[in-house]
Amino acid sequence: MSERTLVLIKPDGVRRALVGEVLSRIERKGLTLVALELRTATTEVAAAHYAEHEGKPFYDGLLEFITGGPLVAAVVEGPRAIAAFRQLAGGTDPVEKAATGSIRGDFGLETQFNLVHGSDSTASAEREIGLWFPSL
Ligand code: RTP
Ligand code: MG
Repeated sequence: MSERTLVLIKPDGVRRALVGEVLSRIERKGLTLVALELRTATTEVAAAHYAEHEGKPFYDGLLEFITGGPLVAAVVEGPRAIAAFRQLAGGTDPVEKAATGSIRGDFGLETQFNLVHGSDSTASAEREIGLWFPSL
């Protein structure tokens, strides 16, 4: 059974020229790209995307960061795609949580600038794909 997940290569990942690296890892894992676009997120989309974090101390900085430059939004498909991409990404804190060999573990230093996003559940994936790719 195939499922879909929403992946973002955040503005730090684009700025650091890690787009090819991240897409390569997705492809080498065996996952399939079904949508892919470079764009700058509006505050509206970013706020909706991170609505669960509204009110938290890092929320304002997070929105500023996510809207602060071009990012890559993608829909990725495959068996257990949601968990598979979270595994590729590694834990939220690139030093304390992400394993070496994961995207965040290999390339990240700070929790806010952790390079990628992947939906964390089927409900999140549906909601986020609808938000970033309403035509899908
Ligand atoms: P994401 O939603 O971006 O895939 O990351 P996640 O599930 O691993 O982590 P989440 O708890 O949803 O946090 C969302 C994003 O907010 C930033 N953050 N900064 N400074 C901080 O303490 C802090 N905590 C979270 C990160 O960019 C994180 O990915
Ligand atoms: Mg999250």
